[in-house]
Amino acid sequence: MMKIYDWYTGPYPARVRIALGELGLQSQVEFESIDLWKGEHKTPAFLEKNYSGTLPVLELEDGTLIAECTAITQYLDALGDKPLLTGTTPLEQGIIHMMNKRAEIEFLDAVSVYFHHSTEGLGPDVELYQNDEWGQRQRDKAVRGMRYFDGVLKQQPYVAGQTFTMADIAVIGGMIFAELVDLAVPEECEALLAWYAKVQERPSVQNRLALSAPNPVPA
Ligand code: GTS
Repeated sequence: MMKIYDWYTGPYPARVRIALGELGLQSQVEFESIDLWKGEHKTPAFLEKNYSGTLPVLELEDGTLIAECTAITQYLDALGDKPLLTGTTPLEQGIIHMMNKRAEIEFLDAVSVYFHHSTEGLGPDVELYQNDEWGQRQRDKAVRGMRYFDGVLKQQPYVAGQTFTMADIAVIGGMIFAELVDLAVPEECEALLAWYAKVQERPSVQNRLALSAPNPVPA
C-alpha cells in the first residue's frame, strides 16, 4: 500500500487529499501523521524522507519517495487509464501546469510565507527565522493573486479552462490557507468566491479531513 506523510488540516496536504478523492484512490493509501506544530517535519529522520522538510510526501510500496504536491498529483493522475487532473493533450498539459504553478507562486506560496513570517506561524520552536516585512509583502502579493484568479474565473468556469484540474486544487489550497490566517478575499472578487462555493461542494473537497486524522484529534 502507498503511504502519505501529512498533517490532516494542512493546506498543501489538502491538495493531495483532494486529488486522491477526485481519482478515487482513497483506499489505496494509508496516512501517517507528522505533527507540524511539534516540528516533526524538521527532524533529521524526516529530512531524510524529504530534503525540503515539508508535507505532504508520498511513499511508494518499494520505498520510493515523492515530495511536492504537483509531482505527487501528476504521479497519482498517471496511474489511471486516462489523466483526469493534469490534461491529456500537450496543450492541456501546458496550460494546466502553467496555471498550477501560477496558483502556487502568486497565491498559495505567498499566503504560506505570510503565515510563517508575519504571524506566530508554527511557533517559536519551529519558526527559527522570521522577517515580517517579507511576510507583509507576500500577503499583499497573495491578495493581488486573488484578484488575478478572479479575473481568470470571470472568463472561464475553472482555473485552467473548461474542466476541474489540479490548477483548481492549487487555488483551493490557497483559499484554505487564506482562511486559516484570516486573509479575506476582497468582496468584489465575485467570480473567485462563486467558483470557491461551487468547488467546495465536491465530495473530494468536503471529505478531505475525514480521509485520516491523528487519533485522538488534537484540540
Ligand atoms: N512546495 C511544497 C509542495 O508543494 O508540496 C510546499 C509544501 C509545504 O509548504 N507544506 C507545508 C509545510 O510542510 C504543510 S501545510 O502548511 O500546508 O500544512 N510547512 C511546514 C514548514 O515549516 O514550512
